[in-house]
Amino acid sequence: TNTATYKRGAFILFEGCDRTGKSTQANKLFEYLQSTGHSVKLWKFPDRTTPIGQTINAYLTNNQELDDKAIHLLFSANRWESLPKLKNLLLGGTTLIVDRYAYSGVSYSVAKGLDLDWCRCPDIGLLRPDIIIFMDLSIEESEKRGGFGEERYEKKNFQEKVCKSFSQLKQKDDDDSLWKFLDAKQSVERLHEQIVKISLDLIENCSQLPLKEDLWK
Ligand code: NYM
Ligand code: MG
Repeated sequence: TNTATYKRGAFILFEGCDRTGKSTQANKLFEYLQSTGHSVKLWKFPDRTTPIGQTINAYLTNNQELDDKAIHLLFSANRWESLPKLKNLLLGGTTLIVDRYAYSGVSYSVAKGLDLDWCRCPDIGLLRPDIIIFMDLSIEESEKRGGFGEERYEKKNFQEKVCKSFSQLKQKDDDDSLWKFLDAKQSVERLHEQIVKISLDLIENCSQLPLKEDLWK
């Protein structure tokens, strides 16, 4: 076969609580990879541009109320609806930098009191990321960063619960090696350097591997 020439893109995921620097680092990595000639795309969840995403946006901006389980399923549906597009990009050799995914989905809902195993169900079988870059920051530090915003969930005591759910989820994850915890208290530049190194290694190492459509299976 011809597998030696086949190169897929890497699925690089950023996760963490609010105000931990995920979007900053995802953007910087995107700019770096693009400027060095890589085929790369930045993707953010929730994707607020679709009809499902618009409902999620109305919920997050407190313009609409929804049952906790209903909104959980909408966040998951928002990932499923983008799956064909993301899959094609990866198979076509484009590296994806994704800002939040099913791990946020589970952690925010578990923080509300929903059952962790129930929360994982709707995302089972989605694409599995090749790495989870977890931006690890205490709530005290994230609060110092100009405070939380106006959206639902952006409150100190809720964020504390989200942090706890993230670590619960990691402990229960069958693929513990995917998680790369970074000390998000470091400077933007130091973090960026580490993330670039990790990402370049990953892009090289996973280019010959098949896509993994087996999240939490
Ligand atoms: N969020 C995000 C969830 O509750 N479930 C999910 O599945 C995802 C992807 O949306 N506070 C929450 C976490 C955030 C909020 O995301 C909006 P961002 O990255 O802050 O714009
Ligand atoms: Mg936010």
